[in-house]
Amino acid sequence: MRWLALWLCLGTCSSCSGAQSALDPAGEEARQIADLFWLMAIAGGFIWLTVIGLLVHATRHERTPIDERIASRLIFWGGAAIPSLLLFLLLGYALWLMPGLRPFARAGEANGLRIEVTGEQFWWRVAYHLADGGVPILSANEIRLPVGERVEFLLKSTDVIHSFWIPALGGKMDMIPGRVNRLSLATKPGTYRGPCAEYCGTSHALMTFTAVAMQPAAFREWLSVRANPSPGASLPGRDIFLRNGCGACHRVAGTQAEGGVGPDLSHMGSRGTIGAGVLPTDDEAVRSFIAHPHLIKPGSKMPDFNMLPQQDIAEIASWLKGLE
Ligand code: HEC
Ligand SMILES: [Cu+2]
Repeated sequence: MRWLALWLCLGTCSSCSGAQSALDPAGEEARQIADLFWLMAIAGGFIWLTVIGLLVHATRHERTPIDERIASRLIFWGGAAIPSLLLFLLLGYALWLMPGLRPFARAGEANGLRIEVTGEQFWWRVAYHLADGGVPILSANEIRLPVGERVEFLLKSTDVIHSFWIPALGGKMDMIPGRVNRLSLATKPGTYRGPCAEYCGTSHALMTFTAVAMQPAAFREWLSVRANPSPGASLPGRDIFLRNGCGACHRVAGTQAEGGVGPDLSHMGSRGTIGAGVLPTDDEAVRSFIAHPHLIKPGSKMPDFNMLPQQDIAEIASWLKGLE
């Protein structure tokens, strides 16, 4: 029993920090939410300990009749007044935090960059709309952010309700078909993980993304590289990719592949994972994703291609990995 308690305790503590923890805040909004959590937990713990203390006291001590006046005062203060006051204070604190957590609250401080993220089954479509209003830069399953600058997110969905959540940076926000929900976030340097926080189908649990916060200069450099086709796009693997119809669903800038059904693969090789966080971007994983995405992500809208010769799959995979 004691070991079980210790194990449970260690288990919960180890989840207090890391890339996907609301208790290890790296942004203003997440810090406020974490403060609220700790205050609630401490106040709740205090109330619980007091009540349990009184209960233990009552069972240990000899019962003697008490004066009716004292009893009714005890019930008034201990049973109604103090609990109401405490709840009122906690509610007041939470309501006081709320305006700052509302989507438009700090939009005025945003740096002009808007990142449009669309929930799909079961991946994230990402488009960077620059302040100058030029052609958006397309990507998927990974979001890059400039450190310390406030960025506005436009959250959408094409199919069912998904929910966008980077626990280390802020609260979650639903992505609702036919609507655009806004969120603004600023961050410290680091790499964070975001899950889809609204059950959206079979592979809901396999729908995650990485948010990488980079120094502003490095971020602008990163964007300007992504604005152009990858030098790898003209290498020979391209023809096998095009010949097998991949371009009907995927776009690779600088080639005839202009599909918009699946993730943009123009710079796939520079992303750390494929399949919305399920596999690392290494040769073997890319090959197996192309051959049988359904074994990896049940319900995915990418068809299996295991009928292609192994050699073709290998060449496509290494071409895609080279798109940096
Ligand atoms: C019918 C549309 C369709 C076709 C055709 C298609 N794909 Fe896909 N592909 C998708 C969808 C949808 C996803 C997203 C799957 C997910 O993560 O749930 C995807 C994901 C991928 C990924 C993972 C990308 C990432 O960044 O996560 C790779 C790699 C990929 N496809 C390669 C290919 C190749 C190579 C071909 C041709 C042999 C191909 N696809 C044909 C729809 C398609
Ligand atoms: Cu989802």
